[in-house]
Amino acid sequence: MSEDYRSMWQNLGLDLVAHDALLGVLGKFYQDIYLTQQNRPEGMGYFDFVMSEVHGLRIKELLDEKKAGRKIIGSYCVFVPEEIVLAGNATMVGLCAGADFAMEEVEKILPRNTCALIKSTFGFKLGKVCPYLEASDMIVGENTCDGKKKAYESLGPLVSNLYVMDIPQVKSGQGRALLKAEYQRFKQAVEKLTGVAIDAAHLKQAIETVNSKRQAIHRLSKLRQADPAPISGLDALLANQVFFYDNPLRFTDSVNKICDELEKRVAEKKGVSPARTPRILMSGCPMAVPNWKLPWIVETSGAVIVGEESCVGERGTRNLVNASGRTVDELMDAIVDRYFQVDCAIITPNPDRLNHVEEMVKAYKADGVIHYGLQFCQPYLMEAIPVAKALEDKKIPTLRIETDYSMEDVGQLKTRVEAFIEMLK
Ligand code: BJ8
Repeated sequence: MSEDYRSMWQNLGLDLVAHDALLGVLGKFYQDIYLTQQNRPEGMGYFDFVMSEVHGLRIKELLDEKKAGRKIIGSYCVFVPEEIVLAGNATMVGLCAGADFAMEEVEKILPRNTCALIKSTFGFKLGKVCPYLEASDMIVGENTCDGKKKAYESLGPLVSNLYVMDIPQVKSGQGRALLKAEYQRFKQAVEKLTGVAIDAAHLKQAIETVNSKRQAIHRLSKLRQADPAPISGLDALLANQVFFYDNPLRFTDSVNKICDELEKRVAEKKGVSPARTPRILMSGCPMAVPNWKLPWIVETSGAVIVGEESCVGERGTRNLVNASGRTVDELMDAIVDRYFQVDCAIITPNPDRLNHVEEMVKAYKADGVIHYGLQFCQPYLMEAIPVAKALEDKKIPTLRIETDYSMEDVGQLKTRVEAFIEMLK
């Protein structure tokens, strides 16, 4: 890493020793998991570059944007609408983290039995290793699961710029009205932060930008319906993860380039693995960078992942915002309509999610579903039981996995995953 980056990280208040250690582990992990894969599309070179510069060039770009007067807004959830952020002349970045860090410090603030995703968020803050968090002018939390809701109360005193959004938990008329009111309040908060009054033209443009980004990912997903699968689940997951960090226009172009390449592969019936390799749909908690453990286990056990029913995946990216409205009010309503369909497990009851899992099994011709729940994540672990039962009733083999970010259970998970895949053959 260049000296420029070191002074940049220092100016952001990072702990350089701890940060070096994190980048060292991340680099090794990426090398072992990603760069050892066979038959990767050439277009993945772009994502390799993004990952090699994830705390370097991208942070520099964000800091340059800040110098030019733009604001950076960090988010932990797909309920936070990027359209409003972009329309207010700000850039949105994802802050969820997928690795354990500074756990001793974290457990002084949070109970031990908190999910790894929340603990990791705190570890990255307390360990001073996340340049995205430190570069953010506003950090948006949301009242979703109980763990996050209460954790933001403890995060507030650690940062100077936390904004908390309320999210409905029931899909009723009142639920929609709450989401609309909260998006209006968020719009005002963004306007106050940036000094920009959001108008219809900019909101429309922002909607189109985010729609294009989602459409590129939809195109990628559709190509994964082919047998043999033209891209590994690990590589597709990486594209879904980078969705939250990259410049939206460049991301859209890069994903579309990979799709051009994959279209040729599909036409030539070339895949990352032979035809009729067991096809897995992953479903459950989101997987933030560098949480690649389970997909890596699955894809080194003789199967290929063909879809993710996850917020870092199709739950987060499906459905577009209708951009035809002419007024700010009409466009805001269209944004509410789109996000109100997100079927996170915090919603009760939540039949849409089960329907979506079943739709995905059919569309991606999955042979089985692996339900991924983070330990101590009540919403997804609770939902996993009826979801698995409903799938089994329809003769769709399902494996429920409960894990965390540590590597201690790799051997045990591999044994279970291999037995499951064997059964699918
Ligand atoms: S819309 S899934 S991104 S809340 S794993 S912190 S649920 S205890 S992440 Fe999420 Fe928004 Fe929902 Fe999606 Fe809680 Fe579970 Fe932890 Fe979780």
